[in-house]
Amino acid sequence: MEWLMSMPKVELHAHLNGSIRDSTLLELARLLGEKGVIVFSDVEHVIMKNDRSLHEVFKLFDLIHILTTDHKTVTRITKEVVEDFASENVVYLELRTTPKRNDSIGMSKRSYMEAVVEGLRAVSAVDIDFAPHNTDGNPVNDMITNDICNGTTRKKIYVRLLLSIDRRETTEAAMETVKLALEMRDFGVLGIDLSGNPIVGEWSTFLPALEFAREQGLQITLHCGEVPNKKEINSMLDFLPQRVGHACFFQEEEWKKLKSSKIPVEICLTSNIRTNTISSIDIHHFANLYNSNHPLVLCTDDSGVFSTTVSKEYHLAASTFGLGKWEMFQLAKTAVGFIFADDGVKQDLEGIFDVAAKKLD
Ligand code: 6MZ
Repeated sequence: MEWLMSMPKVELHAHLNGSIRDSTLLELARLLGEKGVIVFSDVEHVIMKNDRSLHEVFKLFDLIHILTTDHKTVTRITKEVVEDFASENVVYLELRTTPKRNDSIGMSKRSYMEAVVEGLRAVSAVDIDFAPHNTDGNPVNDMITNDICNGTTRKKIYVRLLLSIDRRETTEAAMETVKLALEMRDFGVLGIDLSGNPIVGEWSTFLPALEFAREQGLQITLHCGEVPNKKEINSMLDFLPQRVGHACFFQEEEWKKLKSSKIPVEICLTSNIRTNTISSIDIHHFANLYNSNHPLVLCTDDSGVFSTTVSKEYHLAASTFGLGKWEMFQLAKTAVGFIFADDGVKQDLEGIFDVAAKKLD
């Protein structure tokens, strides 16, 4: 485990509000309890509960959003989440979040995202690079990065953002998110994610916004097959997104389609087991995809909600499927090929993995 912690890693499927520390959630709940907005004792055991069905997970997100959705808290959780990933040597993080509008506190989707970017700026425990660079190599905005600080090498993390469309949203709301993503490209927004409760909403509702996003050059990842829905899974695969998440309820026809299209899969082992979308880890489709050399990346999904880390996901894969150090390292390294950031970032990351490879026994 120690070795897996020290290995450089790439995280491509992490939801901001699912990745909050329990201690922060409890602190926020206590504060709202004191203000009489919630009853702390009712909420405490919900936050600390470990096994949740998929349905209960989405109920928990509604609670988390009550606790977190003001600008100051959004900034705080963003900073903490990035620092937590960096502390276990995640060197590249694609963080996704659903821009939220809340008129009662003067929050627009844009101001929500500005609070997220503020959180990236506030990261202090590690060096962070979150903005795309000009051709001269300088960041497009005022973000500064350095590898060496006060003579000691500091951890450095690249962070890029994906804006999520929640499946509860309308076509118009989804379109608003895509337009916001386009406006915020200089702040490291690279693409769009479709997520939310998989039993809610229709693919046709989101398609116009996703097509527009693609036309405008945004990259797209879809939560696909989290519940059995053959028609939707096929429509999603036919859309040819750059990546898909989960891919749990695929049948032979869909596996064939996925494999021939070579769409990389974001695998979230603990999340799938905890929510019972996969009944047992030893029959997880990771094994089949891994053995057939299909592009995949191990991810946390919601490290806070599922009490996991990227290192724990690698450990779980290694211990369940009998993979050694070298295989784990290769798995982490190949994920660089599936990131949405530009070739400059890819080259930097490859350099980081090359240096780490020399330290492998
Ligand atoms: C589908 C999920 C998810 O966006 O508020 N989300 N959507 N499947 C999952 N697997 C369990 N986990 C998280 O982060 C929380 C939101 O991410 C989506 C849900 O829409 C959830 O409300 P943000 O930062």
